[in-house]
Amino acid sequence: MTDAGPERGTVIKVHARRCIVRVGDEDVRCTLRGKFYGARRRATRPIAVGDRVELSRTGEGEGVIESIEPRTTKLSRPGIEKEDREQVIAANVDLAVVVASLTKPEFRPGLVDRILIASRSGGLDALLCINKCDDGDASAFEDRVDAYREIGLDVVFTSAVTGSGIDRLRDAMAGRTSVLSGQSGVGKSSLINAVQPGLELRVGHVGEKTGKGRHTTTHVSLLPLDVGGFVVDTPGVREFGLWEVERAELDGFFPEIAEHARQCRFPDCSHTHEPECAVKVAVESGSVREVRYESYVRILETLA
Ligand SMILES: Nc1nc2c(ncn2[C@@H]2O[C@H](COP(=O)(O)OP(=O)(O)O)[C@@H](O)[C@H]2O)c(=O)[nH]1
Ligand SMILES: [Mg+2]
Ligand SMILES: [Zn+2]
Repeated sequence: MTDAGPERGTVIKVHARRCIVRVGDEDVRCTLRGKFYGARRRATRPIAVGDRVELSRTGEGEGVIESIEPRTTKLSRPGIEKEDREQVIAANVDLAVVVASLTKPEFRPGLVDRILIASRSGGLDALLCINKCDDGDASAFEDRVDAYREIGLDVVFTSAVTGSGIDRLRDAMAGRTSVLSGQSGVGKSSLINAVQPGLELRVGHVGEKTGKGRHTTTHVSLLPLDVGGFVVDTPGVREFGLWEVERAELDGFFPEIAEHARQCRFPDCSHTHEPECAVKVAVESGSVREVRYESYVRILETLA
């Protein structure tokens, strides 16, 4: 190999001490220069799936990462074991597909709202996907998802089993890099398999008793789509903490609450106990939905 200077590639998988970088259509096993471990001390790992990097070759199919380009977007949360560190789930992703299921596991609005906030905070567009529509009555969900449609979010109803809604989901993902995020067992890996036949990602069993999926997706990985673009499969999450979202800015992530917040008496109103709070008035009159307000209050309580 001649010395042609560093090559560029995209990180498609991250392991403890190395990662896989796609360069053209070749996968290169890479290590990182030691300097990265010091420089990004506030992160659980110096590198994330989706990062664009420069690398030098060290051998056949092997290399070392020399530099990491600044990220255009990122989906982050606090580390699971190290809560004071940022865990970047994926970098340079355009769209977060927030996946929930009709049943098994049950819809958790708080979790959905947190992932939506993290997506907006990281600069991603978002789409809500309600999966397992073959397994229950989707019309019971219409009211619930209206709250999201009202704030401008697209909602897709899918079934990875029957294939309904998969074309719409695929259209939304075409030509972009998407990340599927949501509880374990909602069908993220199954949806990716349906959107892109041939990938054959491992799919978990849902425990009959718990309704919870097993964590069969252990690593985040970036996968190419025939329709153009890439998709990131992630292991399921039970909790989704918020990284670097301040109490005072939380209302800004609820567009319908933010709209009324300007009319509150106090500019720093938290919309919980203050007098002359326009948000609480809007909740009482029904122009802000109670589920969304409750979700706001619950998340506010968890922010320092
Ligand atoms: N009935 C039904 N089951 C599904 C659907 N999608 C996934 N599943 C099942 O739900 C379980 C969890 O799926 P998986 O894709 O591993 O979920 P993940 O943890 O979100 O990646 C598996 O048993 C799947 O077969 C669907 O649309 N309908
Ligand atoms: Mg999975
Ligand atoms: Zn207020």
